[in-house]
Amino acid sequence: MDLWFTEYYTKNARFSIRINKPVISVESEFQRIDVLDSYLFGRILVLDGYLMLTEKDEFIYHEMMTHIPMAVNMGIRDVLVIGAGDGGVIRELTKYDSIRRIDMVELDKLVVDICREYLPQTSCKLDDPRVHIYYEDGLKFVRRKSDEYDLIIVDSTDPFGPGEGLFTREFYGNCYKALKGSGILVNQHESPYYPNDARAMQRAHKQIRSVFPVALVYQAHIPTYPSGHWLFGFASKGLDPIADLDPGWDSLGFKTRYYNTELHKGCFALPSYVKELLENA
Ligand code: AG3
Repeated sequence: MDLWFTEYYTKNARFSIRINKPVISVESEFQRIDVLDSYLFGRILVLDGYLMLTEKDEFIYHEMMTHIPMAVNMGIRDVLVIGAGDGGVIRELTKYDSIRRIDMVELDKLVVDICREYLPQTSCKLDDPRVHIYYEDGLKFVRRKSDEYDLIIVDSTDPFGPGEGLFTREFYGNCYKALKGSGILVNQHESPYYPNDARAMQRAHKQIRSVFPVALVYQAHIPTYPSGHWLFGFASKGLDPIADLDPGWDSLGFKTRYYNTELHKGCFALPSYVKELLENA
């Protein structure tokens, strides 16, 4: 049998992974959820046909979303995570003894249930006593919050379908209000390469920049996301990701596979075409 998962990046470019066997497929109230077992990338999670993670390379995305802000403010205690139903960001956050509370807001409970059962590699720390899971729309959740979190991580889907509201000015404005004075917002920021993704990246940057005094973008190489070149947003009320990098992070002695403090300084240096797209956003 020749079974393949294919994601279309544009009408004229697509990416395929050979599948050993489908693991589970369900239709939730919000989206179609598939877990497939692949030969090269381990199990993969797909929402509405878009690849969310593979067991082989998810460490890159989850380490980069978590350790970048944590190394800038090692005093982070209260964290809000939006989306992230697979638990990958939570797994990285729970490595820090200094964190006392993690509120996770995921729209689709079925994503969490399926990841708990079929993707233990990412969901393994969802039962940590510091983690509180709320099944609701992140957009509505942050509206009710002010001056409560040191860090907000937005691990959303792409800006179409259920994730759309998490790319709006209203949402970023409410995140600003939900953050304390030293607050940091990190979000998945799409890819700069294919035109549709690049436009989404520009729109997100434009909105974040209009709300936060510090609004920067950093990059990572993720083999199974469109173009393999992925961006993240770092926004704050004042902290600078490079000037305020805490040299004490290394002495925590964490075993990371992608993130390190040298890369931390380098990943904010962007290719000229990306800088230009962001400036013209
Ligand atoms: N978050 C979404 C990444 C976007 C991928 N886009 C795509 N394949 N078109 C992933 C969730 C991981 N915790």
